[in-house]
Amino acid sequence: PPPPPPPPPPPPILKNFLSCYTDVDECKGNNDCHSNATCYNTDGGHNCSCKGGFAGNGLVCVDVDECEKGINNCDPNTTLCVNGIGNYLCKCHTGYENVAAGKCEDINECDNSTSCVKNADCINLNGTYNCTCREGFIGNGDISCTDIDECKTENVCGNHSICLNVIGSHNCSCERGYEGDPCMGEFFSNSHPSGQLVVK
Ligand SMILES: [Ca+2]
Ligand SMILES: [Ca+2]
Ligand SMILES: [Ca+2]
Repeated sequence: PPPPPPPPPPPPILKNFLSCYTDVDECKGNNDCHSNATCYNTDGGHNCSCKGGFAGNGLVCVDVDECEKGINNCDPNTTLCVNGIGNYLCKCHTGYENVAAGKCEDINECDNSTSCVKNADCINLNGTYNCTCREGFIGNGDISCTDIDECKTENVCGNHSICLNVIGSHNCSCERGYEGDPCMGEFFSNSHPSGQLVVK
């Protein structure tokens, strides 16, 4: 008997049908999406969608200025919004430090003992600090605080007294033969009845 005939080739119409519906993934090769867009393959085509921080139709994507448009999380009290390509930054104001992503807090300069000079008090403020000379000192607390010589002020201790300047203060004592505050001469000693004698 003759051999059986070979099986017939698939009908050409089916072959064409399959090739028409074999999707091409355009996203795997060169495509027309912008460099700042994401390509999404679809059945029979593809879509281009701008990445976060960019706006456009996917073929053209431009940076969004989040600072100018006010679409940012920067706290205006503590930070400055700085636009970047595809993003933005919250930059700490002077006197503030970064404590978390985009979050800034006041620096307590008074924690640093060198912020003010010796004999000055440090007062922490939002974004800054103040140095003020302690009582008994004079100057600019940022640069220097020098002792006030109270004894140079005329009669600071009163009559019949001896003024002794000390750092940050002064002491008053009575001339020999005087006592009290103010110094009174009712305790004149016999040896100095005039009350005019001064020690040393
Ligand atoms: Ca931006
Ligand atoms: Ca501060
Ligand atoms: Ca003094």
